[in-house]
Amino acid sequence: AFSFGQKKLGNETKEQKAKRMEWWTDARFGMFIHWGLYALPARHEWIKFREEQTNEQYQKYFDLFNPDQFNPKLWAKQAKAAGMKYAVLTTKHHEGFCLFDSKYTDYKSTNTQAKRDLVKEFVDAFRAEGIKIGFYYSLLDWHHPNFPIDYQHPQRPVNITDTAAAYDQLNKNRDIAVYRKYLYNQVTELLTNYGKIDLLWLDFSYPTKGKSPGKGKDDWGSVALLQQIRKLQPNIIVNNRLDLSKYEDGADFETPEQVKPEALTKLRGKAFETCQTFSGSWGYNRDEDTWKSQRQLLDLLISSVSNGGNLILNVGPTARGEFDYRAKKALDSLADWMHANSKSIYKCTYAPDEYKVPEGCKLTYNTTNKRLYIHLYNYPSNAKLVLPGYKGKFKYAQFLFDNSELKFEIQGDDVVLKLPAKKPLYEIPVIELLLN
Ligand code: FUL
Repeated sequence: AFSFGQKKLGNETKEQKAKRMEWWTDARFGMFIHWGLYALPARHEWIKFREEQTNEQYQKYFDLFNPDQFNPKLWAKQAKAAGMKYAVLTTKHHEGFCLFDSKYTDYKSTNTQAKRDLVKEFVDAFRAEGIKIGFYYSLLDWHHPNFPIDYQHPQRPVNITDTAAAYDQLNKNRDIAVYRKYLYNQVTELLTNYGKIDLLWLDFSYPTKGKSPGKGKDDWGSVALLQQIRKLQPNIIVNNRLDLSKYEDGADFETPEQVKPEALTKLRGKAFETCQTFSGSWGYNRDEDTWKSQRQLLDLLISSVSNGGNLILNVGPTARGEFDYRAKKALDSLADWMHANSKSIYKCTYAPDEYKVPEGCKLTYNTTNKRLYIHLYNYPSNAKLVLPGYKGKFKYAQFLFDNSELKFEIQGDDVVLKLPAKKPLYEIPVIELLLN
């Protein structure tokens, strides 16, 4: 009998998969980069849809695109300093503009004033810093003439009656088979022309989402697409947005988007990567005023790892090709913390149940060297941290940032750590326990 989620497309063993996923599981922290023509209007990457712009209206951004400050070596240095081990760039977002020299379209960066294959330069620069390379590729395409108009399309008429017939009429000259071929060709280019690609981030499945009849009748031929991807890059890691969850090997990791740290606990035991913005939009948004604090960003990172997952944090470079000053500041603050505390992040996961979570703390755990990391969210006012039931569980305690010893006392089954009266300067200091 067919059992849901058990069917397999390939024949990779569990061990082979763990090996293939090893760098990603160890890395824990990556950089997302959303960059495209939407950086010019600078008011959200869905701007074409939100403002219902036609291709003709949107053309001005293509004509003006001239990122004179684009220097991916600087991006890579900032990512590396922040402790990010992999980076995923939007090679094409929903707007359809390609940051690479595709032979299947003229709508690409090499035809703008930039005259450059931005993807190639990104790959070279990040690889040179030892950062793993990921490509985001949008399955949606609001520029392609054969991409069907659905309820989330900029050219969807405002007054359309949401019936299948109305959308059929609208799409009578659009042939999804032609678009499908285009997307296969482009994915093939991306996985052929830039050497070894470590990760592919497809976005997003179609037509399974949404309630409108305009959601379309056909799909991407997702199974064939995934098989093609694996053939071209046997070790690549692929996200779950092809919606092939009925196959055991239909995806390598889940992609909870912009979720609260508390929501991650239910993902324990699954491979996941939460994707988050510094503010609200993914593309550069000049006027946005919702930038997360260092503490909020750290909480996202620590909460991801303490549930056995990754965090990918997004930067939206400006139209001139730079990280804006707020992004730089945020990255610097992460660099500062990671420099001192990254041992509680890399190669770490959730702690075994036998270690209770001390009040005001979050735990991570390194299975290889058996160390437990206590993230001090709330510094105890009496400078004493009670570790409930920890008697006999560890032999030594120290701060991570300077490896200074922390003395302790046994009280019944508990252990009380003696902390300095004054909180160390780090927003969230980390204690390392050497377990027995
Ligand atoms: C979403 C997209 O629609 C957003 O623009 C962004 O790319 C995010 C990571 O995924 O589905």
